[in-house]
Amino acid sequence: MRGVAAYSPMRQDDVLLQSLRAAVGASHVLTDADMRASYETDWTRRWHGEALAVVRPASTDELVAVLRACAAAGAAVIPQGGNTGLVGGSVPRGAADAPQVVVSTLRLRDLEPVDPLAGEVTVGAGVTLAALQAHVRAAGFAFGVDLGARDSATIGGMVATNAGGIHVLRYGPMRAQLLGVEAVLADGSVVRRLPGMAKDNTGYHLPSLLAGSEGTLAVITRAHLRLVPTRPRQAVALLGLAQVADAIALAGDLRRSVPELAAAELFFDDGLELVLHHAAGDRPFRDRHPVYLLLEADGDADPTDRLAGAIADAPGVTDAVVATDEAGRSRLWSLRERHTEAIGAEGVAHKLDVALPLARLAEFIGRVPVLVEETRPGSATYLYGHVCDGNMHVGIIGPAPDDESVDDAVLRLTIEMGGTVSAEHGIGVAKLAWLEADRGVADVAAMRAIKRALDPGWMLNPGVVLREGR
Ligand code: FAD
Ligand code: 2HG
Ligand code: ZN
Repeated sequence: MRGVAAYSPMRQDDVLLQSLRAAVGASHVLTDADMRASYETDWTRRWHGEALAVVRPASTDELVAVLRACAAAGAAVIPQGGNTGLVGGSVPRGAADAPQVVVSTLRLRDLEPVDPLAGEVTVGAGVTLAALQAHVRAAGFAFGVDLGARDSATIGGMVATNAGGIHVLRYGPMRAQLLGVEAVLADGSVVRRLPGMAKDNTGYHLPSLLAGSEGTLAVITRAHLRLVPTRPRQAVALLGLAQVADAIALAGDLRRSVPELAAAELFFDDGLELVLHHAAGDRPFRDRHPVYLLLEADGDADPTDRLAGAIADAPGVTDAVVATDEAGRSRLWSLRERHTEAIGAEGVAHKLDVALPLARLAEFIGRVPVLVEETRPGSATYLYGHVCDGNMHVGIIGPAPDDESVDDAVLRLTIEMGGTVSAEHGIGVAKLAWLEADRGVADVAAMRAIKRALDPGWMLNPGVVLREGR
């Protein structure tokens, strides 16, 4: 074989690493296993894969060079923001036949000045939600999407997952806030619609397409976002009820009777007990209740009286507490927001994120624990979610991480009942098998055509949203 260059993956990897170092500087190409570790396992600890390197570009130009180097080497690119995603899309795949490069956006953290006339702002993809909130608050605005992972989740990740959260009933999900984006495609070309305008009918709306694309069509570098007015006077109420149907009906009524309603969250006694056990919060009532409804109202004028009046005689409410000061409000909110953390403290959870037609939500909530018990006896099932969106989170502890029987049973039921298998977290790798059952053959064929057109080498986040294969 003298004179014939043998195929050497080591050598190719070295060439790729050299190009990556040239693109972003050696100190931002992490190859050491300890340095890579936190980028290789997802928040749930259910998904893990090994990366050749974690690369941290600081500008769009650096990212272009990174993607070109990966394309030349046939490497897969895994875009990653805060790594708080819950469907396994932000970390390398466990089995892969090409080198995988995690591209972290955390250094893309420009905060441009707020445009006070338009009420809009452009920020880098790696800016966290909390940093965006603080930035726009200083200019007298708020941002329409909020969620529990605000300290780590990035704007790029939130666009890529079309994140929902607690204020969707008033402002809609991430897509509804997105006026423009800058993003790098697989071939290194940069699509840029910045700032983007509230009215813009010039052809296909790429920001909308990239919202929810989960890193499979482009790496988002900047987003131009619509802002909302601050509503300084807030009230948060927690209600105890006996019946879930009453809680769902009440939340629907409050949307009409309390225009200041900003959030309506549902949880249950077992979930609250778990939060109290792991997070050591205060018990909100002397007595326990089967069902809890958390309500937030905000406005320029104090909404407490209107909220309290609307819940005073509501059918099925057996206990209520209203908090008007910041400490009280955040104590009540933490009882809901800390469900994710409390369930995670019990073990590696099977996490589902479904939405049901509101008319069937109570029936679904009744059937899921029974179904899980039939499928994997002895499992613990926790339900909680954003009630006005029909969005229930199902956290199941018990089955082994790779045992998908409970996931399949709950997702089958969701589709049978007219729901969707992902309300806000996305498909990721977790729900790959369920996309076609939910969306249908024609929709998935159209998605594959878009993927092929924008990423013919299937380089960006392969195995996420769509099964690989041209
Ligand atoms: P990552 O986890 O890093 O990535 C998520 C996906 O987006 C991956 O597929 C990744 O490849 C892709 N991606 C990331 N950045 C980019 C980019 N710049 N360009 C292209 N693709 C990119 N979600 C909700 O919707 N509502 C909630 O209420 C909510 N609450 C949560 C509470 C907790 C405690 C936790 C841990 C998570 C919660 N999430 C929620 C899920 C998660 O926070 C969101 O999905 C969030 O949008 C992910 O942002 P991230 O920056 O962490 O993205
Ligand atoms: C929430 O609403 C988040 O708290 C996380 O979407 C849900 O723990 C989960 O699965
Ligand atoms: Zn949620």
